[in-house]
Amino acid sequence: MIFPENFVWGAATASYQIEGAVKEDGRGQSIWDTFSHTAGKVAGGDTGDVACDHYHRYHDDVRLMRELELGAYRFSISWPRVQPDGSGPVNPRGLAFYDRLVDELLAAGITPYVTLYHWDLPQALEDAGGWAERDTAYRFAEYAEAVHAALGDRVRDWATLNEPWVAAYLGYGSGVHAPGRRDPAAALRAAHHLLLGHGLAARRLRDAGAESLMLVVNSAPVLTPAQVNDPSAVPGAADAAAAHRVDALLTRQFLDPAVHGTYPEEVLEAAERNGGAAHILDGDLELINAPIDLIGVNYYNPCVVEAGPGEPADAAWPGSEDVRFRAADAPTTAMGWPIVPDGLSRLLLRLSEDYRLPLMVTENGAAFDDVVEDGHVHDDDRVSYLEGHLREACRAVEAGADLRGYLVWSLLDNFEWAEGYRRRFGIVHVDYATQARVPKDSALWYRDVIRRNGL
Ligand code: GCO
Repeated sequence: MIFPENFVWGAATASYQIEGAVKEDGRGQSIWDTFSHTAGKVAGGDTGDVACDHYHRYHDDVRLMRELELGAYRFSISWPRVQPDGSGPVNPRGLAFYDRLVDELLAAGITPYVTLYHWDLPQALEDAGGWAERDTAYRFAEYAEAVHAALGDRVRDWATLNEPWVAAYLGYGSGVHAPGRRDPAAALRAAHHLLLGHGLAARRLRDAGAESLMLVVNSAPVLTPAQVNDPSAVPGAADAAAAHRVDALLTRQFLDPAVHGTYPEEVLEAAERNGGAAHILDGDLELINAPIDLIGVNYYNPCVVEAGPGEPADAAWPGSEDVRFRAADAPTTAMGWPIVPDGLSRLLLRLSEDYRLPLMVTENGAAFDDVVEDGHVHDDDRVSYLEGHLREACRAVEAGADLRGYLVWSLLDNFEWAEGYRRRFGIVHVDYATQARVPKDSALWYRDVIRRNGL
């Protein structure tokens, strides 16, 4: 199975998950610093204080990327390094880190893909209401413009937000992520303001000459239990309606406004039932509907639902009170996430059809309980996860999806948010006591995939 010519192969990370150095060179505090230092929020009491120490080891990490023959590296910028309080003049020492990183990548022949927001909101902005407040969207656009002014002479590929669904609903709805608020109305407002920030930033970047802009979403096919192993299964009307509603909240809530300039009805209804929709102003949809060049898709597993009364744990899904979330009949990763590779082809084909834009898999990967044996990590389970998903990505291309690239999550084991360091997603193992990096078997396997441009 061979991928198209010029297919982009790479890996992804995010600032708070790998950088460490949280107090260095004038970096301000982010909501993830506050959250991880609050007892009971993160497994094992882990924090991103040191993480993979990438801030100091980026030179070696780029060399490792080159050894793995990556063509692209997607990383995110820590907003509080650039603007410690989230607004006002930039902190040159913070920006200088990304300047060095970009130069190092280019010297290694690796294309930088910059994500402007991967969840580390400056705490000062959260203290003023965070994403639940409209003002944060305007601050984000200013910050985006400042980063582009510093790196735009060398960086061609830009992503505004990473997974606004997670930032809004896990951050402000279920409270499992920073800032840990549990308020469905705030979550719905946050989702809208994230989108507004995306649109405002995308316009400013475009005006400043950015060549390629994308919005990165977490997306998944929403299936009924029978559809997991049988794509042709026809669900009953109530189950189909439940799946449709969850799809509106997960995927259409973000891509419809960004690509078509419309909101799905279900989202407006959810807002009406949770504090109202007064935060959606006339003209907002036009602002959100800024032209983008491709959609970044983060896929891990399908979402499986059926009709029935929801549970309180589903606070992340306001407007789906009549939906029951189910486990899939499939093997799982160490996260407990079902492994359903053909969910990726179903997703890519559906997004192609509905949004008619080029796509890039900006994250895909899995956590397993890796062990180092004699200096090796024989992570066959990860190789088979990646191989299965790449096979499906290739099938989607053959069936007509305009897929431009694939970025594995993640380059390194890292701080897995509320799960701390106990979940390892890297193709490179990190020993947190010594910071030693050991490429796992999956990394060497992936290098061969890149060499062959296929399987
Ligand atoms: C994600 C995140 C990553 C996670 C990964 C595994 O965008 O969800 O981008 O930060 O670590 O998804 O959960």
